[in-house]
Amino acid sequence: PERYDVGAVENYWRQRWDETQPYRAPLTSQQPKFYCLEQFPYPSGHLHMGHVRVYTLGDVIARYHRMAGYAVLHPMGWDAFGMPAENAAIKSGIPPKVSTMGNIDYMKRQMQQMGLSFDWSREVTTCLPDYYRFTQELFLLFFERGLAYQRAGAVNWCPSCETVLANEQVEDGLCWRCDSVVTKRDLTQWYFRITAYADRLLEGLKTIDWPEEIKAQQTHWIGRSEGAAVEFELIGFPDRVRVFTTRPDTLYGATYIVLAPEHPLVQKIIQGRPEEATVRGFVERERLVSDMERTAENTEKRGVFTGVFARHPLTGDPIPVWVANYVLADYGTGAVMGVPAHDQRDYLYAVKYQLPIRRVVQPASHEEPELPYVAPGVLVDSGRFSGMDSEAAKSAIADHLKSMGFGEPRVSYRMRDWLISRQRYWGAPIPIIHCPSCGPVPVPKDQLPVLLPDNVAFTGRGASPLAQAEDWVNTVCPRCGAPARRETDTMDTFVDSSWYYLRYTSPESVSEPFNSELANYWMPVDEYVGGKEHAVLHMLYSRFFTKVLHDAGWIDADEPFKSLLVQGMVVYGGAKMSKSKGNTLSPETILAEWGTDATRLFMLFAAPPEKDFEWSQQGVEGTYRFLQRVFRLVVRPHSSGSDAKARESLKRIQARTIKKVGEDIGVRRAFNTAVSALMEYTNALYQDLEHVEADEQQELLGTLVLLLAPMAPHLAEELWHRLGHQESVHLAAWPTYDPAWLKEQEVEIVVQVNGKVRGRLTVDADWDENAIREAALAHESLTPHLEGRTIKKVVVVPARLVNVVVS
Ligand code: ANZ
Ligand code: ZN
Repeated sequence: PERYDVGAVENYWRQRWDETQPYRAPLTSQQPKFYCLEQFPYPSGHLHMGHVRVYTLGDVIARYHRMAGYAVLHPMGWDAFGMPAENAAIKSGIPPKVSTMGNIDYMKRQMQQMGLSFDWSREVTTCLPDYYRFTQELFLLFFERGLAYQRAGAVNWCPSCETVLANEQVEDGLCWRCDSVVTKRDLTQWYFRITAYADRLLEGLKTIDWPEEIKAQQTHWIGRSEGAAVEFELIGFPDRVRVFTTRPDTLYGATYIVLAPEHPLVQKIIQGRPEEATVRGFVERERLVSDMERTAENTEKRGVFTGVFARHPLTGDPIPVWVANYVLADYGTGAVMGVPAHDQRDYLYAVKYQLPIRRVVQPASHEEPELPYVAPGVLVDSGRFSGMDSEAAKSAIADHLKSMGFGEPRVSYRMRDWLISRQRYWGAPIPIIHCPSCGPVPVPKDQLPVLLPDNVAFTGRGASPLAQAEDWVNTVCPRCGAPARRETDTMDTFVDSSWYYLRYTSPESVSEPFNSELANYWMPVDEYVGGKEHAVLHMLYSRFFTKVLHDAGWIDADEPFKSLLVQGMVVYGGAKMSKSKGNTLSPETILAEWGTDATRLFMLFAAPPEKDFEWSQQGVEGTYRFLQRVFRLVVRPHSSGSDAKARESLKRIQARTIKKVGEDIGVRRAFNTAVSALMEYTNALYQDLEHVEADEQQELLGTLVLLLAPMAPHLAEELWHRLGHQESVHLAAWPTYDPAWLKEQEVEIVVQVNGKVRGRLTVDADWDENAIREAALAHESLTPHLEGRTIKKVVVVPARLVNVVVS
């Protein structure tokens, strides 16, 4: 028999597809649309098996929807700015643009080897001026809307990457890229005001179909807390200290105030005091400790007394003002009221420094609680609020403070504004000109893009290469014409990737970042496939961008990604594959050895998308053999027959398989069970095909090929043509079935009462327990045996019997 020559056939069809471009998305269409997107890669040089997995998943979804009658947009591009190319330039002298474009070339060929159904006519490359001019234009939109601003302050700094980091890029106190411990530096930086969207970013989560885990991570990151701002007068100063608390009900238990070491009032109130030197020394030391370390549970609470007292707004008592490590400068107001009786950290601190502990909440049972008592309860020793339930007291006290002018209800967020500037070369230059008299002036739109200069030196030390490019830096103010300097910071690459999905909808637009009409046709993305590692970063930033563009009237959608499929890792021998572990599998070798289809099919078959997938030689051999088996089945000559039973059994499994594979791919994204179903169907065809008529054989085999097409696109195309079709299988319609074939045969069920057979019942074989129970209880043969009895239990053995136990 003819063997399936995988290499030759796969190559042949890839070339044909390149010529015929069956995957071009229509401009707009009468059909329903489906936008299928996988996270675009950073062009590091090579695809790895994780890429092969994510692009396979997306490709199956895209191909299925195309066949199911949707107008499909399935684009690909390159997240091409970023530090690795610049670091390589420092080492090797090769300009980032040259190495990046070389990498893109190579990786694109790898993708083409995978036979992915991308519409390459929409390719987007973020480091090219035709893209980044619009990243710059979007920056200006944010600037105009008051959502981009510059401010000085302590920022996260990675000493090894020598760059600032956004809060989202610090994971457990470490740099997300290189795992170095992150420190702080005082720098002037550009920010996007994402905090202005905090509530809407939370609200929007309710409207999208994402894994709960990812939504929970975003919710936690945004970290909304309801509480109150409370003001304390500083005795001897005109200023007040504002604290943020989630427990205004405990206000009568506040026995001291703590300022963060960086709090601006610290320097002011210690001036000329005996405590000045001690406090200064403390502040200098603590400032160097990362936030993560300062707030870790097992970090010792340390602090110093400032010598200054504040006045309690309700009792009028003076309480001491301290500076301590456990209060962070950029959360809430950077100051807290210490309530040792009801807060764990305050309790430890008060015990250590012998500060008074006043209990003001007790359990409703009036039992003496162990301190700190952090649960809700009833207020005591709290003036006119005593006796009140602590939950009710929260708003009662906050409202009372407001009426007295000493505070108000307040919401606080953990999320900070997004730090977007980088002192690096390989990014989109921030389109601002600093003029000595006009201040920061936006570069006029008709002067965009602000191009990256080519002739710069990559020395690796000190300032960004842009800051040293004097010709480039020196310019004139667009407003007044005076000599002025360009902003030398570039934007973080996460800005580039926050809007690329919009660019795909009209990649050729030269007058605007994207065409609103086309974006409105395609958006939102119907399925977004990617990794967990971007759960907060990219996924949050993109949502923010979409909301801003929605508010600016550029798009109707206000969430970018309707549904999210998060794929697990690719592991090999139990470990995540990585270069440093020496356990990498190269896609080149694997695809050359097994072919694209067998590799894809194995990845789909071995695990559901969200689970980790373990590569194994045996596994891929299995799917390879299965594809050979399918090939032989379709191409070999068949004798025929007209056995009614065989025909019926094949028609049944055909209908079941069409339904199952369609739902598994199209709805449940359970590709592994779809493959199993195809294997069963193949077995059934091997068994019974020769017992049915020739034209029915063609139809049954055609179904197998169509169902296989999204997952094994090359083999399916080959077999589709062998079955006599001229058009591509990928443009063929997804098969339909007659639901009558789904009805299982009927079976007879024995109905018993207390173990004695009392009747027989005919039901469909696929009825579930409930349906059978109801039908049995209603059956007339039972009526005389149930009258006047109490039913204790009904035992159902599906397809066999029902036993009603009565007393
Ligand atoms: C008094 C109090 C009494 C508090 C009590 C808690 C329990 P979340 O839920 O995370 O928002 N806090 C406020 N600002 C802080 C800062 N910059 N650094 C460290 N801690 C800060 O926590 C809010 C609570 O954390 C606030 O409520 C405050 O302590 C503390 F029985 O105020 B609480
Ligand atoms: Zn000027």
